[in-house]
Amino acid sequence: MFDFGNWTTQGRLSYTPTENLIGTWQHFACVVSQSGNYMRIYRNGVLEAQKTGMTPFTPGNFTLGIGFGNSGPEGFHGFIDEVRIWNRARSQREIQRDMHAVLQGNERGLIGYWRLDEWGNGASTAFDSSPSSAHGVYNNARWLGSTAPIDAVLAPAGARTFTLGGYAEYLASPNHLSYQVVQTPAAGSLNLTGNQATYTPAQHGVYPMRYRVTDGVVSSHSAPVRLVVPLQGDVDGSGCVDDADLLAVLFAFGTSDPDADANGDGIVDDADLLTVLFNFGSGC
Ligand SMILES: [Ca+2]
Ligand SMILES: [Ca+2]
Repeated sequence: MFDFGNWTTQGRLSYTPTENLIGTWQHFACVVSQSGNYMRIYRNGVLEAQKTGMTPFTPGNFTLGIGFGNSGPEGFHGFIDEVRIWNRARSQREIQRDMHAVLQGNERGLIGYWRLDEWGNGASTAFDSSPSSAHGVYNNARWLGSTAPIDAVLAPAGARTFTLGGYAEYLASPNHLSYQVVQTPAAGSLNLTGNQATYTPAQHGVYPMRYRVTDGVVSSHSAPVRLVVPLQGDVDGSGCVDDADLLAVLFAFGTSDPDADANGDGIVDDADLLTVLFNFGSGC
């Protein structure tokens, strides 16, 4: 049983997952749109519950708890990774695109992003990587090396720097570990400095890489990362920039429809039209 929304009013949506979720990682996206007047729950990118009607959120000063209840027994019994809060209703396509991806922190509308990668018994601060910098405090956290399938990095334009995961419980800092690339991406270039990887794409596509972490004595298994370089102008994600993309942009012209916003700046306008036209025929 799953529930979100304003529990004092009708602005609330609950549902029971269609299968037993125990022992597996799940991605949940709870979406509320005031302009669309709906509430939706997506599990692993699939819409599983929805209703018409919502109650607008009234901003105020509140404590945000992640897996935390005001009284002990309400605490979440399970593991949590990659918590994100957005200030706009995201589309299914956006949810599916990003649910396996590490975010940069500056994505449009992102107002809370807790990667929960601070690991170890000495970790006390849960860093918020969004512009809000709403850092939290760990309280009785138990840690495990996450096996959550967050293994994609989106590189839409130019170079993209991201952090490689991996930790050893007895080391205070990941900087005491060394990171080695064991499979380089087939296109583009990759540079490593400590656990910071910078990828410069060459052409669109999905490029697997693998890396390994060692403390000098013991080495980890190699971990996969998929470097995803989207096709510019392919707003419908079909793999080809054609009439369908042009029509999507024209029909949504002047709106903020994220599924037609080729450059991701929050408005569908001339710039998106030009992006589609300049790339017309790519990938087809
Ligand atoms: Ca297309
Ligand atoms: Ca745009």
